[in-house]
Amino acid sequence: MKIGIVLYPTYGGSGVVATELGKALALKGHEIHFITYSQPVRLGSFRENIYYHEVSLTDYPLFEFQPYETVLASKMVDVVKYEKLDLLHVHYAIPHASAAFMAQQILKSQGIEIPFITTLHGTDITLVGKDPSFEPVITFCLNQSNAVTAVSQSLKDDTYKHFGTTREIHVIPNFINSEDNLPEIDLEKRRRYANDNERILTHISNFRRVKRIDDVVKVFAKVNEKIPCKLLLAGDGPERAMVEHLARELKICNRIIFLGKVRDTSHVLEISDLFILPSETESFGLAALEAMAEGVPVISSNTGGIPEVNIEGVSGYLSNVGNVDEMAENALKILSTDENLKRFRINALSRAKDFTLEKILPMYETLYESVLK
Ligand code: GMT
Repeated sequence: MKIGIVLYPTYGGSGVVATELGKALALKGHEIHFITYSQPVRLGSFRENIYYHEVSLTDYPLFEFQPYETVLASKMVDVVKYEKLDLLHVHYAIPHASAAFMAQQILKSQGIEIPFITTLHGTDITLVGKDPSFEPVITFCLNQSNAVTAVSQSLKDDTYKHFGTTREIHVIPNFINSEDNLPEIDLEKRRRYANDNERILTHISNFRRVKRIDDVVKVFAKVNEKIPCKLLLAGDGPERAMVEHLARELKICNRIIFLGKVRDTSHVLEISDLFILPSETESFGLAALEAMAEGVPVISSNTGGIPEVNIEGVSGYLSNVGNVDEMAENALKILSTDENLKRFRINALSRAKDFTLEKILPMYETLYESVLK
């Protein structure tokens, strides 16, 4: 198949999922055309069957806001027509599905049929909670898509709750490439961040408010009172200054390491003992799954799609949003002995294997085939 994938190219989970999906499809012999405004973070270098089409906006003084959606739709028309694509797969309803709908209509007027599939990743849906003016566009896009997928059952349920759509939504969870066995810990690398008697706690995100990074620091501070540990924070975003301030206030700056944005987070996870994800809401929690795939247990909130990934008492523990005392207690249960930690590490890896690429990729391929029929 020749597939156009439209995505946000940045550090967010949806961009990661879309890029990894495209790379995996390309390896299976499909021809993949990524369409977006900058090189996707996880794309890497030259690969067989992969093409990248950049959507570039020209700065035109008349417009206060550049019309990205219109330029994107034009680019889709061009790529579908000249690369002879069979299908478009867009990640996010706004503005990708609305642009795909426009491209579809333009191509139809030229006698070219192109179906498009929309994958919902969560923020589309939570956005509407905050700004109802998006609702008619999103509902329309869902209804016009040739198929719709959501990354968790929870997101599917939320979509039906918030939008006037009755159309079928296929749940296709996020996926990972997981190790067969627990990876060997690179002690030399680990010692650059922590002493041998210290545990390493980690959080990776885009530091948006929804991630509740202050809770990460509070949980860490409580754990650090009982057992010596370090906190690795990978990522950057609007909440970073607040977290730095909180760390100073709690006098634990010397125990927290801000790594900034990291392209390949597996290098951070492979030296970590515990991952913390206390988000306000999370449609899936790919970051938690990526941690589990490296054999890192997860302390998380029990919101959105996270309970579909992290299993209470098995791959980690789940608590109500904001319950930092319980999160810290649970973290201590996992970290208190090497035996406990080892058990949770094995369980986390084993749970991650329910979401391997081999299991999830055929779900997308089957959907593509049914849409093309
Ligand atoms: O969580 C973010 O800030 C990034 C966001 C995105 O749009 O990339 O992630 C969303 O999609 C991921 C991939 O499907 C999910 O794993 C995340 O849970 C979801 N984020 C939220 O729902 C807040």
